[in-house]
Amino acid sequence: MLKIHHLGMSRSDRSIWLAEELGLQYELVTHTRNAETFRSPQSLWDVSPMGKAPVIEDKGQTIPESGAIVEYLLENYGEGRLRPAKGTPAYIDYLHWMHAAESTLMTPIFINMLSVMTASDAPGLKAFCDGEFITVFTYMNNILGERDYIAGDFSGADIMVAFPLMMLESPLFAQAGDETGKAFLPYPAIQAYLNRLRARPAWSKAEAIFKA
Ligand SMILES: N[C@@H](CCC(=O)N[C@@H](CS)C(=O)NCC(=O)O)C(=O)O
Repeated sequence: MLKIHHLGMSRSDRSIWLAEELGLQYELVTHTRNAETFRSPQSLWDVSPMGKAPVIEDKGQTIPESGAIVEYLLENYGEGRLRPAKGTPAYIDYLHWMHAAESTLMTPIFINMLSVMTASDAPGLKAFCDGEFITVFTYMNNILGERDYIAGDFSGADIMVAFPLMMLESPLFAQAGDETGKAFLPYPAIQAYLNRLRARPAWSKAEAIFKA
């Protein structure tokens, strides 16, 4: 049976959410972060080549990297769901956001998170993050003003994109002085998008699992 390795407060949320969207049967293996360092425990290193979550095991193979896991699950169990047909403009949008989620979008959000977690206030870093936030969020806000999901219909790309956006809303990573959970006030279409995603039954099921 498909095995999903889960680390609290991590991108493994994506794997669980997708499995719930597809109605898959799976075994969940939960790993607990080191309380002081916030890093992976040995149990995750035992299965994941770089000690990272998420990682899944299926049909004798170990598959790391959240984007690869989304692609793998859709390819093997999607039956055409949650991925636009190849050769269509929507498929290009899907590819764009599948990859931008862990790169163009995640980069400033991750740097912001590290700055907050290490209480570093290097002005250059903040200026970089703030500038990137404006560029990326203005672009996303315009797209989401015209369609409900990032590549048209709901797809794996939404599962990839939602994680960094939700990270920025987390009280854990709010910049000093920011109002918790208000990161997207200036971007109403992104805020509405996140509300739409959180209203999905599979999201609620997944959230109950990864918050347990
Ligand atoms: N790009 C990778 C990132 C994997 C990653 O950095 N995972 C984090 C949790 S979100 C992790 O395992 N951190 C614990 C550690 O590195 O010790 C992915 O999308 O799977």
